[in-house]
Amino acid sequence: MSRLFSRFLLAILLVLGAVEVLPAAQASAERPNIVLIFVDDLGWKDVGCYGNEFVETPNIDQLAAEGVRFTNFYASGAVCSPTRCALQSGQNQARIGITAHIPGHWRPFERVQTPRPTNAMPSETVTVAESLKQAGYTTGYIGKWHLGSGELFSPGGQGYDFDAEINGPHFEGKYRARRKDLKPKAGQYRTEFETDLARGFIQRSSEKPFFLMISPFAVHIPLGAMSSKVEKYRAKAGDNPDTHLPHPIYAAMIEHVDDMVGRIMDQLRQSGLDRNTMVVFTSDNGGLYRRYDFNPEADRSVSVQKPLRGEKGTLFEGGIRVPLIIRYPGVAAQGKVCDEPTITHDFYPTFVELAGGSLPENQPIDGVNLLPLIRDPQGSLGREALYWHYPHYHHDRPSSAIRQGDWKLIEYIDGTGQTLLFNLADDLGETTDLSQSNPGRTQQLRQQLSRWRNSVVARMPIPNPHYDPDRAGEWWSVRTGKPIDSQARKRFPATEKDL
Ligand SMILES: [Ca+2]
Repeated sequence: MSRLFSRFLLAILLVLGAVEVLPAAQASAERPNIVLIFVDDLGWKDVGCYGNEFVETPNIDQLAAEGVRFTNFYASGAVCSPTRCALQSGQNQARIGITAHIPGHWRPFERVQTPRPTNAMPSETVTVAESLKQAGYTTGYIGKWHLGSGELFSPGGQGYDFDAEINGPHFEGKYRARRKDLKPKAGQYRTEFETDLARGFIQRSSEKPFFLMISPFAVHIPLGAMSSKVEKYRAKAGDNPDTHLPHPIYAAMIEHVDDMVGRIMDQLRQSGLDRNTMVVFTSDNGGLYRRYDFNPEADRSVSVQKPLRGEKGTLFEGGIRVPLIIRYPGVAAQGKVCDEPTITHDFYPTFVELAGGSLPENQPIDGVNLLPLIRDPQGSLGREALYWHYPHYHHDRPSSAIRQGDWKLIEYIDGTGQTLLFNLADDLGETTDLSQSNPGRTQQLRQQLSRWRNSVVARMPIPNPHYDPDRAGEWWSVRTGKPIDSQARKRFPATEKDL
């Protein structure tokens, strides 16, 4: 028998053997599906199981009762695009340069000039969807993308078989899918449309393992929700102008998201997939308290994150600490809490491990596989530190941060040299700066943060020759290249009745 023929025979036997041992249907039945619900701007304190007593979130709370709830989970960034970039690429967004929301805004007359952020995730990035496709998964994307426009940079161009990118705020006629054949029903609120698309995808995909990312635009401003829900929360708040409560429309938006979770879980049960699917529920950044250019006379607050300090657009806990719930029956502990610090870019290696795939070569992966923690929430990842880099003016000044154990250091990179040190175990609200009383730890963390920034080639602000204290507060739009006129902003309808 010639060597060539014996190899051929061996190959045939291997194929036959493989088919016999592992039929395709059985293989897919054993490999779990992944559903990631990635809410926009949902803060750490915005749902019931994280301590919110005003908003009703029975479906999200049920998810926590059946899975693991993470108390120290962080968004990779303080705003949308950076965290989304970290999620898709498995690495800190500072490596890619998407450090601000796309297209962003800036303050041309501030003390420092901030780096112009990259305006699309490069197409050569191997996304989590591409890695899962490589492992034989069908991939779907529904909702907000915010990582660049045009075919090449769309979800479809970045590894998603089903691309239902949707843009525009919450009411029918105001938002639309990029794919023109995907149309909402008359009067349909955006999260309901997104949920219908998700249910359809799950129904169509039960033959093969799938990864579905659902990225609702709720609960991002402009505030807008269906009147039935808004009226309920207005009645609940009464005439109380108490800013310790979330805005009634915001509360209603959270309930829309809770409905979404309930209807997606129903579909998984109907399709017989609820036991073999990992469901992940989280947010892209902390809750918004007020617009960055907010006029205190004009409106009331949106979300309340107390006892956390800060909000979306800051590196205080209120800007980056967000909910994370993972439900995966048979594997994830039920109703348990995990206090280990974790971060958005951990999803990439977690999902790829779950799918039995492999991580891309030649692409640094900063995330850590969370499966051991999902099995044993009391375990530890043994990670040295978590890092953030946000070199832009927004709700705070340009800054970087490091968390190591219970210690957190925020360094302002705006030419002031200011540094804040907190111990989160004693001071979750970051009220007491310990940098003066702990100079040794402050210096160590500051050096470690600096080494990390160098290692990822993080772009830094530079002194601004046009610095003008009188005009430093002006906001300019990257999209128009002109100053932003906050007073001229159009008011958006609060409910469908205002349309
Ligand atoms: Ca966001």
